[in-house]
Amino acid sequence: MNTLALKKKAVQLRKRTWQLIYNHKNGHTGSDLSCADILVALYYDVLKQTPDTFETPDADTYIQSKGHAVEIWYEVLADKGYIDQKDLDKRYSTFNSPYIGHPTTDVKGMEFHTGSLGHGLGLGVGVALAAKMDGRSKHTYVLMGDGEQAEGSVWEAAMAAGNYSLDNLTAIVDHNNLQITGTTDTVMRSNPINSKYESFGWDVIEVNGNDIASVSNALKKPNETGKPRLIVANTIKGRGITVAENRADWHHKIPTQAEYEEGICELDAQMEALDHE
Ligand SMILES: Cc1ncc(C[n+]2csc(CCOP(=O)(O)OP(=O)(O)O)c2C)c(N)n1
Ligand SMILES: [Mg+2]
Repeated sequence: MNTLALKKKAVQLRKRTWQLIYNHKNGHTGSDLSCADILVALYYDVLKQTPDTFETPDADTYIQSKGHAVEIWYEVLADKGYIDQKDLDKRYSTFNSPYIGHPTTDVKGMEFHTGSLGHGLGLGVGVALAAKMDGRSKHTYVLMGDGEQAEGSVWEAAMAAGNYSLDNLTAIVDHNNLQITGTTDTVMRSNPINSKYESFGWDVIEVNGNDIASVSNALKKPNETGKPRLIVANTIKGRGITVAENRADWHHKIPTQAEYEEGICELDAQMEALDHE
């Protein structure tokens, strides 16, 4: 897909996520919108994985450590044919549904249960290390939040990745400067992130995380450093819908009817603008 098509895909998936959350009155709205462009770059331009190859040993692995942003991931998996769109629309966040508020292996495309923050990087280190030991060509990607960097287990995993020279591992930090109750600088300062990872033996690239082409290029850049790679993706939490942008209270706020309709108008306008590009 070219950059324009990727940008359109991101608007389409933001709209579906906004609708899903509004219809079922549940979801991590700001967190989903923050990382939409990262997921689009990954799934539509980089990841070597399909619904058919998902469980084969050389298929790439994606671990969403910031598991709470599960709604945008459901929408990607539905769009890609891992899960059924109508089933998702109907059963998300309902009794006995596999589509709950955090990722589980009951959903095709999800290899690990996540949501308790701080565990995805350790899982990724295990997958990447095993792949090296088995001589597999697969690459492992882990998406974390910047608030999540407060978890001590992240740093144990970061040290192990550096120690084992896991150049087949790419972690991405969704660097939106917000977590659940406020800014990362006031709740638990994780900045500066780059130098911390560099000192743990990582190769670090910083990009605009809401610019799909930049994220894509960083993800695709050959890694000849012999080190694990971190992409610090600078994003805006709630990106794409003005009322939700850069607001901690929109972490898991549900839009009112008026906010919902306004959000749909905004996204439709974004799509129309892209249609004229
Ligand atoms: C171990 C653990 N502690 C607390 C929480 C509750 N929690 C859910 S989301 C969140 C904030 C995460 O912020 P960040 O990592 O920055 O993610 P984003 O801004 O992308 O939503 C917290 C504290 C959790 N899920 N897991
Ligand atoms: Mg954050």
